[in-house]
Amino acid sequence: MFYKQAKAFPDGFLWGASTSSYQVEGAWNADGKCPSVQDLHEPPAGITDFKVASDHYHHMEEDVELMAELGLKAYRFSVSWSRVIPDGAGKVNEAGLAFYGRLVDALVAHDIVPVATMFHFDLPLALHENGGWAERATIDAFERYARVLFERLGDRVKHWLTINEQNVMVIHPGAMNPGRVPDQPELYQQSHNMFVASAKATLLLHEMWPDAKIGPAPNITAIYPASCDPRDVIAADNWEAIRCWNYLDVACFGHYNPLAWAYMEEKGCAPRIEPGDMELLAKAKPDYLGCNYYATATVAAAKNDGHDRAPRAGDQQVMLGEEGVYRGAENSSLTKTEYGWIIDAVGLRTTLRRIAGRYGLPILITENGLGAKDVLETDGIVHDPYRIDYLRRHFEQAQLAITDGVDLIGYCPWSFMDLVSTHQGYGKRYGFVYIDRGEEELGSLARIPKDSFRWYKGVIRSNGAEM
Ligand code: BGP
Repeated sequence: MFYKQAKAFPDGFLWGASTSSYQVEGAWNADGKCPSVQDLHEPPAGITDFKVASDHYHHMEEDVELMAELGLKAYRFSVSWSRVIPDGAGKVNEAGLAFYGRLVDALVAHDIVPVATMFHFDLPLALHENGGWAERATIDAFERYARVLFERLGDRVKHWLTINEQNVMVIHPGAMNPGRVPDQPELYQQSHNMFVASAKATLLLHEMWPDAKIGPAPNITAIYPASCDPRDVIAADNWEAIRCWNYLDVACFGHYNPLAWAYMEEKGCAPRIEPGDMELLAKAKPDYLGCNYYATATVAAAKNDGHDRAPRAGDQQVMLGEEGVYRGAENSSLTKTEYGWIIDAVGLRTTLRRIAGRYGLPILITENGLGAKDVLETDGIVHDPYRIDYLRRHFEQAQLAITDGVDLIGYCPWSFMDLVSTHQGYGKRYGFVYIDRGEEELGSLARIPKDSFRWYKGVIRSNGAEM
């Protein structure tokens, strides 16, 4: 549909930026922090681990100054559970908690809304060694961790996100399960327990801070059928339900998505549900939805001939197919990043419309961005026109989604500053701020705003009128 004029971004729109603790903070064992599963990560030769990352832990004040200079209205960060409660379930580490207290104070002092993710891929190692999310004890530990966060930060943090990309942790579990990748029944049990843990945190926040908001932050994307062959349409519907809607249906409606449940039964991985779980899930209602969006996917019907899964390597945005479920397909209308992720700005609009249509809740884009091999030029500047172009196109589509009636409350590109990618090291950069370090050599760790920083500053200043 053509509009005579797109609606303006609403007043108070949360122009933001995102990071996550283990990818940005470094200081992996400072001030009483114990390891998380990410600290066991053994990268391939030539790729950095997460031990120093962008050393945000020791540059926090300087980094928040830069956020203020950029004009950010919101900053989405995650709290490292093993910094706050080093073994996940025991004593609170005051020094670790104090870091987040100082961060939140600095943000509030600059009128930047803190958006805190409680868990972003970095389970405390001690919990992992005791069975991790497959164990009900981890639900109790999470509820207690939630109580500590709400008690100590809840007066200033009014936007919470429970779990980052629960769906990615089920479908691409390698990076979160060092030593052993669990089988599907265990992964779906982990997922069920995460649903229950999120529901408990949601109810707790509503009880303790009725003025605060909380929601999940899955990785959601529209899935296209490879053709108008009805069998491709069924495959796309199935995969969208299994990969995406299941995670929002449980969070918002309190029940499993029927297509996803049929899949779990067929695969023998339907989780064990304890008495009282479904009542709890039905009671805990999110106030808004986070959405991490990078790329759409296109799928064809499975043939169930032993070749539905492509033999090449993939990751969280590359759909490789699953035997008897769907086949990954190419989309000739779209291009890809140098890391093989599809670029689909219009797909963002489609995704937002679908979420809004299903759940009718406000949406915050909690991640979206372009990973690239940025270079610090001899003039001391990072020229990243490709990132500006990528974000501009996505912002335009977000504006059209708003015009379509989507209640979009903010947009937090990934990432505020360069940080360590989940599995592709420091070479794959996303930030508005370049960090002077290499893959293995640490460099000066100086913070250098990129061209995209200056561009985004203008976007924020004009509330999206100047892109
Ligand atoms: C999301 C994760 C982030 C982030 C981003 C980019 O799936 O929530 O933690 O890293 O993807 O992915 P990558 O780092 O693999 O390039």
